Amino acid sequence: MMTTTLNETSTLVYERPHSLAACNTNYCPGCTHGVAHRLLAEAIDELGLRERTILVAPVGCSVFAYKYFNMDGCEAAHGRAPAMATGVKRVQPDKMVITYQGDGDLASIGMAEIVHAAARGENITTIFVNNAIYGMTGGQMAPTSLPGQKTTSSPFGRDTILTGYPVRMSELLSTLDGATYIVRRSLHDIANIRKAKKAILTALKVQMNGMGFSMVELLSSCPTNWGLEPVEALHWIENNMIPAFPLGDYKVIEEVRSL
Ligand SMILES: Cc1ncc(C[n+]2csc(CCOP(=O)(O)OP(=O)(O)O)c2C)c(N)n1
Ligand code: SF4
Repeated sequence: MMTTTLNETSTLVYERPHSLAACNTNYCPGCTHGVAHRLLAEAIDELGLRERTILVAPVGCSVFAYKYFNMDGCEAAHGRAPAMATGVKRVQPDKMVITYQGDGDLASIGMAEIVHAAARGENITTIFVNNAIYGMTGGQMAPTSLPGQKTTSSPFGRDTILTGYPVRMSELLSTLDGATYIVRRSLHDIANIRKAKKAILTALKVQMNGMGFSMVELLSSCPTNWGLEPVEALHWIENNMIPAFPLGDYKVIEEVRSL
């Protein structure tokens, strides 16, 4: 389905993807959760998957993702989306099953679920939105918070002696044999948003072809809890998050390259 058109003056008009519901979201202005939603919805439209997709929503700012997407969905307890998705996919293997998770949800309370889903090679796809903070609950430190990052629970900056170092989920999961396609992209500018869209399309094709566990990590902004204007927050991703979470392909099995 086309989600963009050219009008009489050849201006590109972006229409709402069919897979996105026509409703307001609870996201703050400038938050790139909305960009991630749009990319996923466009990819699902383009592959004609809407009628057979089941989205498993997380706990966090995207807790209502099942309402924002125009498709079947369910809500998992905090961090348990990969476990719920495993059950859904095994019962209905012909469906496309996607989890959408923040870094608090996936890398903290849900660490065991994501690691074991990837290790088992579950044929599901995870969209991992990493904004280096717990957004919904007021900006507490997450496992992904950067050394020195000020959060409401580390007001003097993350002290690595007390609280350790950021967890790099793409690197970690890429060591597991069951993982098929693990990449990290960023939402801080147009060129990177385009690359993120391409990666989401590939991850969905991996699942369509029964190739096992796929995950696209998206570096995302939280202007509200970072205490930055939306545009400054995009620069913060580029200048602070990317050096700590390098973009790239962490695991791409040979068969995926020909998709
Ligand atoms: C078992 C459990 N522990 C803690 C919480 C509180 N809680 C809700 S959302 C959240 C943080 C979510 O952060 P993240 O996954 O990074 O998503 P974001 O809001 O940043 O998109 C926490 C700690 C909860 N709901 N359930
Ligand atoms: S709190 Fe942060 S992650 Fe949550 S909607 Fe607002 S900007 Fe986005």
